[in-house]
Amino acid sequence: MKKLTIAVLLAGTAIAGIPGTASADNDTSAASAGSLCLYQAFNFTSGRACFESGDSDLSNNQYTNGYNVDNRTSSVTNATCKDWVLYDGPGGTGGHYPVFVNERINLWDWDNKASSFYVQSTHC
Ligand SMILES: [Ca+2]
Ligand SMILES: [Ca+2]
Repeated sequence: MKKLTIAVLLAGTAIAGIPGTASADNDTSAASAGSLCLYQAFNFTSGRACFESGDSDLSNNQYTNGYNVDNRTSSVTNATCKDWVLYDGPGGTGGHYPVFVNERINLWDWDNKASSFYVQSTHC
């Protein structure tokens, strides 16, 4: 009976550890305050690259994991007071995708396209 209690307590500890992992993700967001961050995978995971201003050519930028950013963005966090626009081509060419103030989005239908991006408008 005593062993069972300990096992339950341990299981409880393991479950309690999960919110700790979630807050680590929140810490990542906090660290990117004031930046537009691009992520290599959906749900703001894998490599990350954060910017405070636009970039005309992502082919010379790398994620935190070393992969090239160009055509490898699957999700975006916008911790700025600005609206941004992602472009399929370099220099703001090709199709585009808007990312509004404080938005956190998965690019489900626009996966692995971004090659440049710019501030569209400022709200601060
Ligand atoms: Ca660049
Ligand atoms: Ca592209």
